[in-house]
Amino acid sequence: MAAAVRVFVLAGFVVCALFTEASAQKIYNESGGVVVMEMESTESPLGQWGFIGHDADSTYPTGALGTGHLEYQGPNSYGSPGSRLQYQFKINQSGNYTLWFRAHKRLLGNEPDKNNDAYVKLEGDFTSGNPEVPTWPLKRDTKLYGGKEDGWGLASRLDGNGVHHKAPIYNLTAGEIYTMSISGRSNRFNVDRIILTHEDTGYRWNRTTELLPESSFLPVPEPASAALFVLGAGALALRRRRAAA
Ligand SMILES: [Ca+2]
Repeated sequence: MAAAVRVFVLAGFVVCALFTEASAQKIYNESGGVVVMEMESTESPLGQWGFIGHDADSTYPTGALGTGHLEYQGPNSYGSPGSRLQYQFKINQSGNYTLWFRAHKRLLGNEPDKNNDAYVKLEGDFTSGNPEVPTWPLKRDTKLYGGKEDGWGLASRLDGNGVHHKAPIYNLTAGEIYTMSISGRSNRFNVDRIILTHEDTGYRWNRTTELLPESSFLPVPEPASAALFVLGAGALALRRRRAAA
């Protein structure tokens, strides 16, 4: 095989590997000022989070959307984050977005302030959109708590890092991709969906908001066609060079 051909074949494999890597990360695409991510759609290893399907026993709430939901089943981890799950999304409309979890605290007889929180952290180019919350607690693992004992409810209040009972609001930028981490804190905290709504949408926490359709994913290039494109371009360049010789 001519050296030039070997280079082109190698380039094809490299491009193929790169696109395969890119396609391994599902990225939700904001539309209409809304990002709706099913908790169970993470591509992270679940670790001590358990997947709960629609056929779960009666100690779990019914009515989860998507294929089910996740429950943190590790021990309480109040000092440091338990198993970390990640979610990526792209923003197309700049502005302030409020974060909501559709959540449930599975108390099984515990006090009502138990089983009701996880750590949340956002990575990417943003500042806090809440004047009462500095940016830094939003960039670190900070407790977010709430949820209902009876069925699904809202979790959308921060705690610790000096932001007790404040709302997580992020000033996000169009064209940027963000990574949200949700990590275990309280045992038996259940999350069905993660929702971000732009302030201009006027959404408040109600039945309409919690049942918004799941966001679509950004399209990813087909690895095979990307590699074929490089090989085809290489072959064409070789033929031209030989014709010119
Ligand atoms: Ca779900």
